[in-house]
Amino acid sequence: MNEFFSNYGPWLLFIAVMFFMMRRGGCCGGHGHGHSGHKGRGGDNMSHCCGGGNVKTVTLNVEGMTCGHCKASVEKALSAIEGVNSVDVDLNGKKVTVSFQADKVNEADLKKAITDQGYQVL
Ligand SMILES: [Cu+2]
Repeated sequence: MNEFFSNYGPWLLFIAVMFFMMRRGGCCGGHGHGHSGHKGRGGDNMSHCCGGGNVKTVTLNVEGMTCGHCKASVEKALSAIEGVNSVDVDLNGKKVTVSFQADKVNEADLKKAITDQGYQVL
């Protein structure tokens, strides 16, 4: 074993140094690791997050919202519903835009939440 290292040790060291230098030099070019794995996992994630499918966006005309407090209470009431992804209240335009999962909520639920707060959906 000692004989092996005294004969080949310097060569092994030389090869190791060359290997490291090549790796450093080829860091961006020869980047072969795990990219297919990344792609596979990315695809899975995509199907998990976008493949749910039934995301719908509706814009409702809401009468009676006059201030930031109204805006906040409508936003809060809608956000509290399970299946609602996002709520955007346009106070000046008297519009409420809701993005929701159609297999969990429907438009009637959204309208009810707004009327329950004391506002009128036109
Ligand atoms: Cu108000």
